[in-house]
Amino acid sequence: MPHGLDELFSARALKRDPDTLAQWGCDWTRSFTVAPSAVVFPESVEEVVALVRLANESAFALVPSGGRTGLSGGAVAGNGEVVVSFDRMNRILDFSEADRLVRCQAGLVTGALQAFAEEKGLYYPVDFASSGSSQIGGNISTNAGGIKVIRYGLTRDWVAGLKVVTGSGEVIDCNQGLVKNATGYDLRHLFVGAEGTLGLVVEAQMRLTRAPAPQQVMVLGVPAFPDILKVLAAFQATLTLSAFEFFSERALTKVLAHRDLQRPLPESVPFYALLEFDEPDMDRAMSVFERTVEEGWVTDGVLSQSEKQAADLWALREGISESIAPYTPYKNDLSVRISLMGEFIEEVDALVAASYPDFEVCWYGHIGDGNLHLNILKPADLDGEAFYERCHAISPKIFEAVRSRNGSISAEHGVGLLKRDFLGFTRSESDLAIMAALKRVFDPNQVMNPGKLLPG
Ligand code: S2G
Ligand code: ZN
Repeated sequence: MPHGLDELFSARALKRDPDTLAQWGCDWTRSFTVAPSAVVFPESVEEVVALVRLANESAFALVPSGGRTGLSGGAVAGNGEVVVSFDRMNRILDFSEADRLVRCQAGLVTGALQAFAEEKGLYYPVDFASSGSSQIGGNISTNAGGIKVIRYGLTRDWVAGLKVVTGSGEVIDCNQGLVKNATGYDLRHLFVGAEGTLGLVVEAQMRLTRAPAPQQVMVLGVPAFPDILKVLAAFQATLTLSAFEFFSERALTKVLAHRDLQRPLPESVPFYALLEFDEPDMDRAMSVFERTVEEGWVTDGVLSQSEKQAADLWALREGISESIAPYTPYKNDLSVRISLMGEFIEEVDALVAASYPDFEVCWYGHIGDGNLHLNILKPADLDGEAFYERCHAISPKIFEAVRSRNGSISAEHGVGLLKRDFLGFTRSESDLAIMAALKRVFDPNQVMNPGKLLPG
């Protein structure tokens, strides 16, 4: 049992009751043991520093906890670790209109940053279904992507500065919000995507941008998956897309069964593409749409006529994750270069069908940035453990298809516990050795989220 916590934290900021341990000791995964020894709720950088120094002195481990929306077990505490929740470090500290910068604490909810930007007539463009509960610190630690990457990039692209408490209790300020800073290694980028294994992000300076024009949403019916890439190329050649997503008919049926939404098209088709673009580009979008129909790539389409209809069309895509959650899906979050996606999905589809003939498979994701979400749904009559083992056993074949195309076994959800043992399918031996060396530099006593991301 970690000692010294009671001297550092008041009773309201230090919890050991079973309910708190269960609630804060996990993320959205459900296949890992949840067994922290305590949860602490620091309210200042100084408290975080004191905690990290105590962890080094008393040799106990820390697991960072943000919105707990992670999908790879990165925030799961399964071995008596102390969970560090940033729920009470959730404020906006500073805003500069001239710099278009917000300085905030790590626990700021993503949706609150989006709302603040809107109040200032600006825009924070990284968005995904969990933005109502995910926290900026967690988004940074997993380099969260979401649905607007095709136009605005990933979280990494919006981090102008970071304040981090390293695994040895040092406070470092990275980049200080500068646009240009050519003074050696940009340490900021080491902490983005590090999943709390090098230190704890306590504050961030996040960039904002100009708000886009009103957006228009289109959903297209695409019978043959490889044609989706031709549709993407046709639209991208003509206008700036804010999003280009896809989902399968099976994914759609799960959403329609779970949510009170309408089918987007009169007839069902194997795949759907969801596009978003600036309303002033509508005429050009319509001419591209007509071409895609003439080419036979698209059978039908719908264009949003109101903000409500645009939101309903988006709900068909963003509601997938929540709609399939009751099937405790085995999730794959894969990426390859866009040019390779057609052959890749065909190879993986065939592999999945051969490996899991009795399992339902849902495909969806961000075609516009090469990211596919392959979710295998657990049959109701199959034990969770047996299901997980069968899926885990086949993963190497799927990851081999990724490796052979220099793809990634984790496009945006991070590695955590779920993908840790497969990291070699994407990272080379020397990569892994360098990452382990960096871990020793920043976290010499291995107190920072041990067992996550890096293979043992
Ligand atoms: C998505 C959300 C998480 C999931 O919908 O794009 O990243 O369930 C996912 O895969
Ligand atoms: Zn995604």
